[in-house]
Amino acid sequence: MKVYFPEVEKPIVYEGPDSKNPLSFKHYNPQEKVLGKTMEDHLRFAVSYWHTMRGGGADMFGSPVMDREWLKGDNVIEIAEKTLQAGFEFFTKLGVKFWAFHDDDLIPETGNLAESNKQLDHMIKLAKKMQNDTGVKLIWGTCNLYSHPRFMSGAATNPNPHVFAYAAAKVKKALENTKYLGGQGYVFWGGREGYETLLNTDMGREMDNLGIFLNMAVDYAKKIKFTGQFYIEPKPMEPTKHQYDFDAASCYAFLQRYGLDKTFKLNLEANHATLAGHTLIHELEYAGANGILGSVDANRGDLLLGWDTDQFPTDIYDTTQIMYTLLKYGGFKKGGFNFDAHVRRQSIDTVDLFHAHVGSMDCFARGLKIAAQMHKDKSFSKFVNQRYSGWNRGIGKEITSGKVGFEELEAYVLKKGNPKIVSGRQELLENMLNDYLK
Ligand code: XLS
Ligand code: CA
Ligand code: CA
Repeated sequence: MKVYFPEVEKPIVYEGPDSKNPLSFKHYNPQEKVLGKTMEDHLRFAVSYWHTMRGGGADMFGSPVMDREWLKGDNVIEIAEKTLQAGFEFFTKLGVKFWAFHDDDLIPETGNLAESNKQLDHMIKLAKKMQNDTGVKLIWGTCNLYSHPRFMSGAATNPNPHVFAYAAAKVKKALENTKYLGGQGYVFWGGREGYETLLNTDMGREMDNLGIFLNMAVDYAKKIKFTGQFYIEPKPMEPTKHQYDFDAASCYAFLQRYGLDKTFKLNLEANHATLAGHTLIHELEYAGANGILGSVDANRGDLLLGWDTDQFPTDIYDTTQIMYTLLKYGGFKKGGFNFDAHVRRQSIDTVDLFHAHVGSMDCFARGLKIAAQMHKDKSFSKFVNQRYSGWNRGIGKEITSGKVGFEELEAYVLKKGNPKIVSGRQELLENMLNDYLK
């Protein structure tokens, strides 16, 4: 069988922090237990097929620069088969247990639904076989509802119901395929579910139609007994100027409005969070506090660039806080860390794909170990509990238990006088966090 990654002969293993081998894990030790659970089960890493296997480094100003053996040739089916084979070689050599793909990443759609589905059937059967042979599983399935010209003005939010129907047919097939592959979830990312100008847009109708669409997906999943977790993936913009799934909070409002908040959770992406003017940690906290924390697309943007650069995460300060929040909310159930990230345009060799993933996996493993220690020490939670302790007694307790209203509170202040102001100790806490990163 053809080998696409000869530079990595054997699966990458843990060699410890002192190893000088760049193709080894220094912190990610899959079977090591942290807070009673293996690192592998905490982190549930997945490779994004679209970036890693289909990406060639093209950008707005230039064509692909990466010479990928598996993408060469004239026959679309042969290319798709080679890519899948290379993909599973990569997953197993890297040692990840999950992957994620869009229908059109497996094999580009032909423009004809029946034909595309036939090609897809062939690829899905092959994928199933490779999953069985390697033990690699599908973290979630999804559908490309944004590349083809028919989706120019949206899929479920398109002004034309015929396009809505086309999108429904694609998602129907993708749900069947995700179920067949044992996928643990299904993601909706609304790349073109938004608008460019309100002068041509009926926003209320578009949101209603998106609500109808997602409810249809839930109904169909029940019908075919697909039990994976549904996710919405927030993103404020790009490609559309304004997307309806802007951030965690707007998604939650949308889900509640259309009766979907019990069936959906969020797939939160770091770079999308920063595009929305948040951090991933903020989005995780918001989702966690509202019971809709599902999965994470692990990547990062660039502070100085205003677009979705999808770089690999390398910042331990970030991964520590991400892990701290994730642990606080009980960790992943069916979700995981999907590396929705690509190597940058100048990293053209296949070995760069390994360096990128290995570095980020280590970065999260390190974050996990540090965050676990922070939870064990309770130094931050003790501070937070103390800061809010007024709510456990006296007037605080009376407010939260509904015993008092505005009149009683006015009387309380008239009697007690002015509240004492207390330091938030922000710098001290940041110093404490830095002490953990030593
Ligand atoms: C694009 C999105 C996309 C989704 C899946 O910005 O991140 O890749 O994760 O469609
Ligand atoms: Ca994503
Ligand atoms: Ca992205």
